[in-house]
Amino acid sequence: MIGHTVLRFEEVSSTNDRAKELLERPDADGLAVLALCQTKGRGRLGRSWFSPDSSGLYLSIILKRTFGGNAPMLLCPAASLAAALAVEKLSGPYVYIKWPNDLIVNGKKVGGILIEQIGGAYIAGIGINLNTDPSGFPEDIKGKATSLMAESGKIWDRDVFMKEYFALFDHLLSKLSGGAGGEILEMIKARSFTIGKIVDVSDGGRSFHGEAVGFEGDGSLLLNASDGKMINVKSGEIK
Ligand code: BT5
Repeated sequence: MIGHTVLRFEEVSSTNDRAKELLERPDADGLAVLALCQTKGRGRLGRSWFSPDSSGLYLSIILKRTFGGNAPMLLCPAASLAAALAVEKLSGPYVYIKWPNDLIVNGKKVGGILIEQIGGAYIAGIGINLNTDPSGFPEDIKGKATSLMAESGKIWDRDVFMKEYFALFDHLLSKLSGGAGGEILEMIKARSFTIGKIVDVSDGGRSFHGEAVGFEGDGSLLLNASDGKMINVKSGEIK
């Protein structure tokens, strides 16, 4: 059961790092780490995650179980979809998912997912700006980031949100284990901020330009490139 135990901290460097230290616990699978503040919150590729005190959700969930087939690659879509569904279940705004891991409300980033693999275990990091005041965002994300409070006009209760998230993520993980990853991708496609758009994608070394047309079974992005070729981008960034 996801969230069977929640370890709460006032301040950590990163909840993913704290979770990493707990992997050997016998009850590690499903265990969650929650912090009120992160001093070194992380995004992908060494980027930082702005984590001011008490205003956001900074959560990591340990998954120490066997996933077959494409399921490990679909953890990020499942974790993102659970967040979008939790927001809406709690009468929040509609959440788009920008491939591969951004949660978008009204065109701005409200949250992000960071999946890390350590040996045979995974840590799902979930960062969501619940009650963050947009005027406090650092310059580099001001205008590009938002919070649920700013978009909905109400205060979001961290514990209520987390409980909803656990139930939804648990449900989606059961789907993944049952081989229904395609269903998750269909649901992501329906709320994708990416599909149907002309985009520039970089996957580290290379850049591509074209129309994002769909997903492969492993969650990679299918791009109808400007030179007419169909390209499969495993992971990367939409510019
Ligand atoms: C992400 O990375 O979007 C994944 C963020 C995951 C954060 C959670 S918090 C709990 C757990 N513990 C951690 O240490 N991390 C996870 P990425 O796609 O690389 O996006 C990072 C970029 O988003 C930054 O370079 C900024 O441009 C932007 N950004 C940083 N903080 C933000 C915030 N609070 N709200 C919106 N955008 C932000």
